Amino acid sequence: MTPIGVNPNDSGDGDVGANDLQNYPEVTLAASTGSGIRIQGTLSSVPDSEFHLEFYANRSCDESGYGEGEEYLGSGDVTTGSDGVAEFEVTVPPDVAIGQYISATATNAAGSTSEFSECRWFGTVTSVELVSFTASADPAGLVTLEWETAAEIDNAGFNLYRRVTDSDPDTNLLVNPELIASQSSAGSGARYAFTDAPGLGDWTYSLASVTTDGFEEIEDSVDVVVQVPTSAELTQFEANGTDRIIAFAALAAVSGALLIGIVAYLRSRTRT
Ligand SMILES: [Ca+2]
Ligand SMILES: [Ca+2]
Repeated sequence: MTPIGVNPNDSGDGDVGANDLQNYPEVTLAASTGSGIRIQGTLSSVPDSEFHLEFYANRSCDESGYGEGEEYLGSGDVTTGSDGVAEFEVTVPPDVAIGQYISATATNAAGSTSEFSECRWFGTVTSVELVSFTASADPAGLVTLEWETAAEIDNAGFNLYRRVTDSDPDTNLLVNPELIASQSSAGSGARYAFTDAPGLGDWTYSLASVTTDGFEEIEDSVDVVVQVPTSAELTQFEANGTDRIIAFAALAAVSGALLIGIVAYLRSRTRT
């Protein structure tokens, strides 16, 4: 038997021991597609070799964070490249309850099976795994919305909604003129940005994903305040060697595109 506990994978899997110390797969995504559970990941092992992968569901994960193999879900075969890496994507029947853990094993042609992979929580029925969603206002009153996904499955794109903070969600206004198309390829994550000019006020933005089937779901919401800047910006610089120019600049933004700039210069000669 292999030593107790988790034996880390080695690059190229050249290590020798029980079960060839076969490297285990890494499951990077487990997500519902409606008709099944899509499992994606990577196996890094011996180059140019075939491996049989098996997938399991578990009601709980071992305290090591790895394993186990409570319920067999399905399998797939992969062949590693010259770099020893094989990426895989398998869809298994949707008979696993949300909130379980997915694990996997890899078996080489000689029949040596790896330990269980790290557990991957399967807890989402949405098509998007969102990493972040932020909103920031600049002095001109523009709000920049940025978001990042870890994975997208059958996601057509995104809609952004805006309403006055603490108002009824029914008052949401669609911000983007057309669907913000998904930039994900092969289920990967992507980064997005969109700029809005809402005018002064307290705003709540909501990000919705839209599946290729047209199903729309709010992923996250964020608040942002657009206000007239209250602090004067002081800059100080040398000009003509001895003249000291002190400039105060205050910028006020009113109602989106209307920008009022107030710039005052105080010029004084100082000699020491
Ligand atoms: Ca090995
Ligand atoms: Ca190994």
